[in-house]
Amino acid sequence: MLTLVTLACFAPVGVHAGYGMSVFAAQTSPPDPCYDESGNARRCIPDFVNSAFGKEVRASSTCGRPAARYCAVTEKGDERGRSCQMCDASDPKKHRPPAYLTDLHNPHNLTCWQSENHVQHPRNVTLTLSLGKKFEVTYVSLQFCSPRPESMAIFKSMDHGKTWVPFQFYSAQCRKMFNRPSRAPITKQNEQEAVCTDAHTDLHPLAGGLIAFSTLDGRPSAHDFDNSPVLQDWVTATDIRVAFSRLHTLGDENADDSYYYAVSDLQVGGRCKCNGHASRCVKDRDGNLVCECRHNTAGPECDRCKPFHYDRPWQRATAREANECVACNCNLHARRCRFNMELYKLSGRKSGGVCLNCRHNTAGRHCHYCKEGYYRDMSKPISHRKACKGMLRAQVLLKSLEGNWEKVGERESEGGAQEKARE
Ligand SMILES: [Ca+2]
Repeated sequence: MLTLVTLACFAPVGVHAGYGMSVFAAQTSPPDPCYDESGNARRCIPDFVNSAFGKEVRASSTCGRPAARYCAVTEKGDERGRSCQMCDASDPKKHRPPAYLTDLHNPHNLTCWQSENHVQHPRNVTLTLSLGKKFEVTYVSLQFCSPRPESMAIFKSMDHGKTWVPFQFYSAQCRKMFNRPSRAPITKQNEQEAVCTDAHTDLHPLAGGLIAFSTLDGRPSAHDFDNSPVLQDWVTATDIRVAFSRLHTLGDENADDSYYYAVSDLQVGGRCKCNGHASRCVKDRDGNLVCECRHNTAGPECDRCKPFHYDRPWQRATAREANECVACNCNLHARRCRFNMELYKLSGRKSGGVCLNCRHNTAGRHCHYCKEGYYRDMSKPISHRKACKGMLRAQVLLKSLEGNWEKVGERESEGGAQEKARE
């Protein structure tokens, strides 16, 4: 009777609370893209963005300090003209700062960064952009306000600017400028190599030309990106650098003030790199951009398992498998564990975690038996902190006489293989 009354009283409340909760939850936190409706882990990736937008670009050369005249070349039919203006860094109406490379791009009102006049080979003009963390870059694009360069290169760094590797070369003379053949084919053997092309190096158009480098274009494993560590590495960058090497000079080497580089928009399209374990990147306490890691992973790129989740090796998520990190099973008796590859292989690649510093008088790989001198209280589950009880000295002696062989046998079968592997 009491039970019935209790049920009758509580059931409607429970239903109400449940309903209220779900509405509340739906309002405050949208479903986590890293888990399905049943709570199972699934691959999640941050949105595709222009990661250059609003970021600071360092330019090795910018016009206007001191103020200098520059002349845009124009063409009407066969006739060439020059339209001259001043670049003055101290005048907001006449400056051409690097900030104009990554500001909001309005095609009807272009804002252009511009270099000093006539800086060219062997001197470069470089634009360097730090993305702040690893991104998977899909494209790098530049829209020019001047003619496109005769030669230029795009580089990437994976270590925040310490070392650089080429991404792509553009040149009307690939062999001479970069010692590479023009338009060399990309095969499975050289997927991680930059190639040189003479495309997009023409003098025309005199303004508004585009250079867009697509990182995966023409690379054979692109269609199987999930299974290509080479290409996953290839698209990864923390910093992007563009180096302009040679100008088009229109056959008139003396018209210095007509030759410069000017760019209205630099874009780096890609995704914050989280290895399939986060759906977004956020600023941490120190202001650094980091992945918001799920699936029991950790690190700026979710590139390792978080503490105590070492039961199987870290892996990148794929479209099919979330490959989440799994907690060690220590029956609530340990806070730390480590991964053991031998045990993992022995288990058929299921479990390789080994608990460290088992407490509450337990021992074993999973803290799943009582350490020597203690006996198991069978009235409590093994995860109970008092599952293993101490014995009196006399009991120990008796136990060792009576059950020694039994215990040895048990240990052999349970822990023998593990002990061997640990050695
Ligand atoms: Ca601009």
